Amino acid sequence: MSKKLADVKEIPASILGKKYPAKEHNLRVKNLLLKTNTELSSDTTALFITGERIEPLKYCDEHKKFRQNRYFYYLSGVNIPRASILYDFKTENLTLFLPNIDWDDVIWSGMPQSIENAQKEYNVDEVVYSDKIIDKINNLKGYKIFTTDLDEVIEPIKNQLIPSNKDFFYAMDESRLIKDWYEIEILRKAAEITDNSHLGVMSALPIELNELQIEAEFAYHAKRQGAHSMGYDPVCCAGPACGTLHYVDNTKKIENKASILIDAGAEWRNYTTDVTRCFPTSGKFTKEHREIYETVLDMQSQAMEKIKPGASWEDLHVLAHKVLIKHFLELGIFKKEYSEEELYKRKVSCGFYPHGLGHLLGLDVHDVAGNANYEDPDPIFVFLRLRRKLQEGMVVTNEPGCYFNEYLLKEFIEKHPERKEAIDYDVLKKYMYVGGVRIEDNILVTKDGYENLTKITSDPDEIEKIVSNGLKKSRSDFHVIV
Ligand SMILES: [Mn+2]
Repeated sequence: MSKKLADVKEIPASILGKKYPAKEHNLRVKNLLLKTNTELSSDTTALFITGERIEPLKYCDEHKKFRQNRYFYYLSGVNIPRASILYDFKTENLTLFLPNIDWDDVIWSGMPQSIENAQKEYNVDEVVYSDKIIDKINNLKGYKIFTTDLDEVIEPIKNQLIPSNKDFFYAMDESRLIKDWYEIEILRKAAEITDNSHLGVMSALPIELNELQIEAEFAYHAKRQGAHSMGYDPVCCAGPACGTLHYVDNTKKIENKASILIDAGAEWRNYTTDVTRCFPTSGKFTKEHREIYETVLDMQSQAMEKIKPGASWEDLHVLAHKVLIKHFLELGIFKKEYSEEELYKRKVSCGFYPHGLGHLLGLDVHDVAGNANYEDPDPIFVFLRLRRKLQEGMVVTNEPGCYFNEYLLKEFIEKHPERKEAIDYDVLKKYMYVGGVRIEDNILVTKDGYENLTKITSDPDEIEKIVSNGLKKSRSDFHVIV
């Protein structure tokens, strides 16, 4: 009992008392926009964005779960629905507009945050109520005022704003691409929550009889540590279902299945992690599960070694394919008469590893500015969500995978005779029950290399120990009412 109990209010010491750097973010967007569109003048340009509203659900008194507009959050650090910001490029003044007080709402929800408290909490120059928006916008005579979209914008100013501008989005996305120290600290905290939650799942098999209980275990530990939500719907699967990339069913029994795959990431202060771990239900990997696990781990480690500024993510993705090919030749799934080069040329590995090596991570799980090309005719690259060189301050996922899925085999192998003939089906069928393995870590690109923010182990021996120690416990060692 050496560890202290999780504190949902705990804030990392590194950011304690420091404000989310909204003004720096606005300044970065300003500089990038003026550089991209040289016809704009800093004297007559501004940005104005209104945050997301709370959306009601049809036919009842409930509402959809609130999710702040990520561009709004990036430029404000404010999680209040329908708040707005105005940033004047000339004065570099950032104004936050709090929603006008709705007295009916106060009956149910209490008083909203005051102007004084908002001034203390946020990195803005001025805080006023939203009834000042019209005057403030009208004061900017002759200005070009950019916004993301007009969905939440009040009617009287709609025609004074420029929505959906390509250069404006480019400037915001390029700015979000490189994380500053504050964002990195938030991501570190989210990563720590996620590590503990994965450890919770991995060590609680006596009470995890169904995929949904895997999901519940993760969410329980994440919330206890202060994560209000997940960055995406978790993928929790057992056995052959592990071969479905974005499996969302999460309700099958675990009994009689050898493998578990959980892809889940906690979100903290709107920044998300994205982590996948696989483990054996018995506490000991089966021969085939271990072989595939080690294949994927080798794909991930070899790509990891090459992560540094300047490295092309496409090259690393290709390297992962080549490592898979090498292992499949050794396992006999690919016939030995074909060379590694020949197998790569025929794109046989796509049938087992159809997705990309990884993607950018931040306010969104598939973060902006990755330059994906979903029209790419090359099946190796079509689902690669990051198509650019690495830079210091990017945060990416390194997540190779290997799947045994009837549909993938049909689409990527059986329709292509030149791929099909290279596969030894007698060997392949021995691996089908494994379903799939993916190992996913969250990586910060540093000045000379990388830092792995994900600390939960991916070492197969350590995983066996964690799972086995969990299995030794009785159900009454866990907090379960039913
Ligand atoms: Mn991912």
